[in-house]
Amino acid sequence: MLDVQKIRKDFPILNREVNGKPLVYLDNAATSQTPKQVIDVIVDYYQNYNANIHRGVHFLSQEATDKYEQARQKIQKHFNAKKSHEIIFTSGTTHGINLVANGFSSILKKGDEILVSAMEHHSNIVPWQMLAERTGALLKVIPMNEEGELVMDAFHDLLGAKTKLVFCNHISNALGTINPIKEIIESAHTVGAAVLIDGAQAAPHIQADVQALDVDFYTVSAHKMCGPTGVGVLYGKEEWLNKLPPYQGGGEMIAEVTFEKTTYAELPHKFEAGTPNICGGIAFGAALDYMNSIGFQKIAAYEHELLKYATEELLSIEGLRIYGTAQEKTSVISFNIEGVHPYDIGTILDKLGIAVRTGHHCAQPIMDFYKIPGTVRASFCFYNTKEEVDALVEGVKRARNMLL
Ligand code: C6P
Repeated sequence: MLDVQKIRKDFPILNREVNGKPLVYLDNAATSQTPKQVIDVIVDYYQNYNANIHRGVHFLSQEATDKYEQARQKIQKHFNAKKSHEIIFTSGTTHGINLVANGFSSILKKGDEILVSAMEHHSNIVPWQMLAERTGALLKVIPMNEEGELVMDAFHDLLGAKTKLVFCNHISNALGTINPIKEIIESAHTVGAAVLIDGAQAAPHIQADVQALDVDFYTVSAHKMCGPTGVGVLYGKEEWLNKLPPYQGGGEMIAEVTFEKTTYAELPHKFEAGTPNICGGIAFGAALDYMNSIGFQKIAAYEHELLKYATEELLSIEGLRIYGTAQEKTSVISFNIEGVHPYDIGTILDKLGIAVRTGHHCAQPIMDFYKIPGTVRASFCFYNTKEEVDALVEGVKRARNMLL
């Protein structure tokens, strides 16, 4: 079992008071908190070896370059990518998806089909719509059912010779559903389609093995896994990354530039134009070290316990409905109380020091599916406790009594 009290000491922010109450932070799907081990790495970078990388002959530049490339290797190892140059540093999941969507502009043709799941975050919908507009490709939607699970029969029916790309999240940010991505990837490959899995919500809970999954692209954001904001990675199979054109032009991504012609650098630099988030990349490596020191299996088991407990307790409240009741679920609970707007519940919870997210969670098609304006979303991390779940449940009861 996890020693949660010991773990909580690593997160200074958890000692804060908000509105005169101890902070209960249950907005981890939006962004997770940062342990002091990672904060120390950030401070160390700016205090001791801040320099631009891959450029200077001087000592600091070399030191920063080594640490940055070591972080890339840590990330490669964590996701079991075959080669470190298959790990492209990005500013986060949104950047990674746009990079791939832009690349496929020159590959897709009119009439090609793109499949996207019904439970995507806007960042895994809009770039593909833009791609479809540019290329004349057709965007088709893999439907979901009331429980918030993908209808896999419909997915198999949609797959065909015209399908060139399939996009799906590993875990839904609004519902917590863990999608059957192995089956999706295997089936898509039988028709020759490439698959991008948005791992933004999965990476904090599940250690994905990109080789075992045989996935073509996998994207994550560091800030959801105890790292800083503004950094993430795109994993891409080497053959795909070689096929795709660069996303942005600039320094670092070139081999040779003349006014007549530019040739591009090898992977991963071809996709890393400009000065990257050097400190962020190094801190991402430190965040992975931190999470691995706890252990992903232990994290998953503990969070599952929290999910089970919170689900049972919340369902004891009259009129409360949970959206997303899939068999395979992670520690996200989206809910509403009949007759009450989610924003009002969120506001009262905030007064009690409890941080949740309210609204459409950047997944408006899911809200349209359930015909609701939004939900209250509580999302748990391994540093949350059963006492915090109790505080949430008491807070929701209080909000219900005040608002009805
Ligand atoms: N979801 C949430 O509160 P960025 O912003 O690029 O780091 O991640 C975008 C993103 C992509 N896919 C999924 C499944 C996500 O959950 C997110 C971010 C946050 O649910 C902020 S909107």
